[in-house]
Amino acid sequence: MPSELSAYVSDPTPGRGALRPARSWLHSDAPSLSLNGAWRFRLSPTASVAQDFAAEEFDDHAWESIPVPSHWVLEGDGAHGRPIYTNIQFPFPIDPPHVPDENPTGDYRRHFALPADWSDAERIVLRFDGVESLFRVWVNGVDIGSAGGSRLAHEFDVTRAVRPGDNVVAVRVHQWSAASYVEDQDQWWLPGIFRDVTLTARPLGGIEDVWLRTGFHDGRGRVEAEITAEASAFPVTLRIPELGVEQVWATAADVAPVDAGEVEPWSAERPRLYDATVSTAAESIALRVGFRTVEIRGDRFLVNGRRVVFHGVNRHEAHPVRGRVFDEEHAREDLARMKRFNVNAIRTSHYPPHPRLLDLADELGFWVVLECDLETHGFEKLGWVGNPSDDPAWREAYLDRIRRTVERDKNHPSIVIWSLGNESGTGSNLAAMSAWVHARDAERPVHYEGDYTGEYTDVYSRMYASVPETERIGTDGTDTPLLNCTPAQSTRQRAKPFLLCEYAHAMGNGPGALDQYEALVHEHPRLHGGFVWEWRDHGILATAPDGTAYQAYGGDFGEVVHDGNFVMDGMLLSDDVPTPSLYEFKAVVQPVRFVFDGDKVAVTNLRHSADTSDLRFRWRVEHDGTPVDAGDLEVPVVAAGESGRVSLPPVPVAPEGETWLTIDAVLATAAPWAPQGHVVATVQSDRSPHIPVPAVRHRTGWRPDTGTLTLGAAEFVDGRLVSLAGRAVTGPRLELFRAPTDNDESPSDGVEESDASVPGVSNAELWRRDGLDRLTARRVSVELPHGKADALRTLDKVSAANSALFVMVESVWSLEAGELELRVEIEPSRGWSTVWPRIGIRFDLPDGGAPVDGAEWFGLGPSESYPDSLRAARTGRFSSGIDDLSVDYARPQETGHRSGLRRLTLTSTGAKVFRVEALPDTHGRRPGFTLSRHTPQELARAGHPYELPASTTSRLTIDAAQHGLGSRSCGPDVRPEFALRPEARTIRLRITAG
Ligand code: IPT
Repeated sequence: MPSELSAYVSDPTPGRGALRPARSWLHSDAPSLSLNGAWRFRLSPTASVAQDFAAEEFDDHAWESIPVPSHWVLEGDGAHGRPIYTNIQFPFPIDPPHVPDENPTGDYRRHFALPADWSDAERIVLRFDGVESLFRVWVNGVDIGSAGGSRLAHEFDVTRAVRPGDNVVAVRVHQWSAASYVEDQDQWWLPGIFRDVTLTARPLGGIEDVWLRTGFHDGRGRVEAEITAEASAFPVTLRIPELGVEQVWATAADVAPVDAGEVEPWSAERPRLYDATVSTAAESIALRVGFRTVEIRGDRFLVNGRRVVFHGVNRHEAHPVRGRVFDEEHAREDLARMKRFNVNAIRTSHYPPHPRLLDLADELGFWVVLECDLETHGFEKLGWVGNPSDDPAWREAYLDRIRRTVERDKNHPSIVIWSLGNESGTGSNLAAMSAWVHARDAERPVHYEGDYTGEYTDVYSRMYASVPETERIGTDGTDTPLLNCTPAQSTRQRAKPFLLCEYAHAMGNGPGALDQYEALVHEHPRLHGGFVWEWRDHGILATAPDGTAYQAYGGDFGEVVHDGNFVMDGMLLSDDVPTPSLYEFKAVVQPVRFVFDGDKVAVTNLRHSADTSDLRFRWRVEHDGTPVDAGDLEVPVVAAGESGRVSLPPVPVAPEGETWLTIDAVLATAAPWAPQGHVVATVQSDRSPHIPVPAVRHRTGWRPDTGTLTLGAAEFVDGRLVSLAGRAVTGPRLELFRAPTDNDESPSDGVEESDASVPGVSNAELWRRDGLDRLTARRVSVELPHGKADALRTLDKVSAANSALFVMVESVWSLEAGELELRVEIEPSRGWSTVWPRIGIRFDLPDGGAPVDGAEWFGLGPSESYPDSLRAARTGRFSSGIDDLSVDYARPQETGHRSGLRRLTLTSTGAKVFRVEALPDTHGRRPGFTLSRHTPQELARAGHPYELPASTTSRLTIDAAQHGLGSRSCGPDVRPEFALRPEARTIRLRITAG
C-alpha cells in the first residue's frame, strides 16, 4: 500500500477538515436537504484504488446503486462481502495502528441539486451521522476532508465547493482503519454509510449550538442556556409557551439563568416535556425540555432528590435486515415494548445510538446511560500491552470521541450518566475523557466500568458480579476487598453509588437469579440496580441451503475468526419475539409489590417518584384454574416509596382442589406505550385448604411374570408399555439429559459461587463424559402381584457405555381406586459427581395417524420456567400447540419446561388423547412437563432450528426436577440452591384416557 495511503488509514487522530467543536443534533427550521436515498456504489477489495472517482466528471454509470443509509455487506445478496461477527477478537492481525491491505473499500457518488434559495446561506454544512469506519469526502471534485468515529456525527463546511444547480458528492469508505482498534465492540462488523447524510444551509445570524440545562429544585424549573452564535445573531429569544417563559437576551453577555416557575419534573416514569424554542431573527430551534436534576449524594444516585433504581437493559442497534440502520418506527415500537416489560433504563451499549433515539427516550421515559463509541477489548489478550487507552498517541482520538458524544446529545433530560465506553482497559486517555466531561458537564456523573479502583469515575460499576459479590459491594464492614481493589480502594468505591452496567447474561435459555439481584437492591441502598445483557439478539436474516429462513450468527458467513452464537444473548429474539426471560424480568422488577396478611394486602409502590394514580387494581379467584369470581380492588393512591393496606374481598374457597386469588395492577388509561388495562404488576395468593395426597399403597407378594396385561388406559407386552388410550407409546425411559443451554455449555470459570461446577469445564461437557446423553437400560425384572393382575412392577438398571455409574429405576403401574397410577422411583448409584440437568421420564408418542400436537394443563405457565426463573410463572390453566411450547432459540437448546404441574391433557388436532395427573411427592414437590417434537439429543445436535430433523413423534417428558439456568455463558453459574444434584426422586402420575 502506498505509504501516504497507509499513513491515512492507520492514523489514530481522527481525520481532518471536519468542523469542531461538535454540536448538538438540533431540530432547526434552517433549510436542509436529505442526501439519503440511492447512491452510485463500487466496492473494491483494497484501499489502494485510484481516486479518480472523486472527480466531478467521473463516469459512474456502470456502477451499481446502493441505498444510503445501509451497510454494504447487507446489500446485494452477498455480492459485497459478508458480515463478520467477533466479540473480543480482532478479525485482522493485531498490528496497531495498521490494518491489512485487504481492506474493503466502498466508493459512493451521488448528484444533488442545491436549492436555489440557499444562495444567501452563510455556510453550507454536510453532515454524516454514522459511517463505518473511516471516510473521506469530495464535493464537485474538491477535497473536503475525512473522519473516523463510526457511531459519531461529523460535519464539514462545503460552502466553497458547492454551487447553484447540480453538484456531485463522492465518499470513500474503508472498512478497516486505526479506528477499528478502538471500535472492537461485541457485535457484527458492518461497514458503510449507515446513518443519515444531510446538507444544511446555515443562515447568517443563525444559532450554531444551544444547550438548555433544565434543573428542577423545590418544585421550580430553572433554565441555564448556553447559546453559541455570532454576536450579530443576537438578540436570542427563549420561549416555553406553556410556562409563559419568554426571555430575550440582547447580547451573549446577557444570557443568564431563567426561573421557569412551577413545573412538573421530568422522570422516566412521568416524562413530562415542555416545548421550547430558541430563536434569532434568522433561525429557530425547537427543543423539548424536561426539568430534572441529577445528583450524587454520598453513595446515592439521585434524580430530583430521589434515589434511582435502574431496571435497565443494554441496547445495541441491531436489526436482522437493516443491521445498525435506524428505523424510527421500529425503534419506537422497541422502546414501547421495553416499557411494557417494566424496563426503565437503557445503557446505549456501546456507542451513541441514532440521535433520534434520545428524543424517543425523553418522550417515552427512560433513564439513559449514554455511552461513547469506544472499545479496545482485543488488547486484553495481550495483557493490555499497546492498549490505546494508555497511549498518548491516541489521546486526541479519545477526546474527539467523547466530545462528539456529549456535544451531540447534551440536551436530553433522559441522559443521566455519561459512559466513557466499554472494555477498554484503563489508562490516562480515559482519565482525560472523564476530565473533559467533568469540565463540560459538571452535572452528570461519569461512568466507566473498567475503572475498577475508581480513579476517574463517579459511580462504581461492575459487570456480571455474582449475587454474593454484589451483596458484598452493598455491605460495609466485610473484609473481602472488591475486585482488583486494595482495601483502601474498596473503601473509596463503597463510598459511591453502585450499578451493574451488565448482568444476567440473557444468552439462549436464561438467565436465572434475576430475583436475587433485585432483592439486593432493596436491602442495600448503595446498589442502584443494573442493565441486563442484553435487550435483543443480533441475528442476521439468512437463508439455509434448503431455503429455510433463519437468524444467522457468527460463523454462518464463513468468517475466518468468529464467536459463534455469542451475539444471540438478548431477552428478545432477533425477530422481536420476547423470550421467557423478558417475562421473568418484567415480573421481578414490577414497580408495585404486594404482601398478603390474612384478609389484607399491603400494596407497596417502589417507583422513583410516580404515585399509583395511573393504576387500577383487579382481583380474580380461580378454582383449579377456572375463574369463579372477580372484581375491582379499591386501593387508595399510594405515593412513591409508600405502602397502603387494603382489605381483600371475601374469597370463595373450593372445598376440593385449589383456590388462587390473583391481583393485577393495570393501567387505568392508555399510555403512549400500552393500552388501557395493560398489566403492570401481578401477584397470586394460594387460598387452598390442605389437600391430602393419596398415600402410596404398599403391595407385597410380587412374582416374576411377563405376558400381556391391560391396566386402565395402558397396555403392556412382556412388561413393556405399548399403548396408552389406544395410542402407541414408547417408554417411559429415564431421561437425565437436556439439550445443553448456552449457560450449560460455557466452560467459563466464573463459578466461584457454585459448589457443583468445575472451572474451565462446562457442565454439558461433564454430562457428556458421564454419558447422560446416551443412557442405555437393562431390564432387571418384571413382576406382577400374586393373585389379581392389577399392577405391574419393573426394575431397570440405567447406565452409559464405559461407565460403572448407574441409576436404578423402579416403576410400579397399578390400579388405584379405578385409576391407573404410575409411580417411578429413581435411585442413583454412588459416585455421580456433577450436577444433573434433569431427573425425568420420557414417553415417545409416535404419529399414529394424527400426532399429539397440543397440551392443556393446570400448573405453572404460560411460559416455560426453571428453578431460578419462576417469578413470571403463575398458577393457572393454560393451553398451547406443541410448537408454541418451545422457544426458537437461535441455537436449539433446552426449552419448554413448565413447572408445578397438576394436570395435563395431551391433545391431537383438538381431541383429548389422555390425561395425566401429577401427584406431589412426600416433600410436596410437583414435577414439570415438556412436550416437544424433538428429543434432547436431537436438539443438542442442531446448530440452528433448520437443522432439526422433521418429526412426527411427540415427546412428553415429566421431570421430577430440573437444574437451574444460571448465567454462566458470561457470568456466574446456577446458584447452589437451584443446582440439581443427583438424588433419589419419585414421580407419581395418574393417567386416564381421553
Ligand atoms: C461483556 C461486554 O461488555 C459486552 O459487550 C458483551 O460482550 C458481554 O460481555 C457478553 O455478551 S465483556 C465480558 C468479558 C464480561
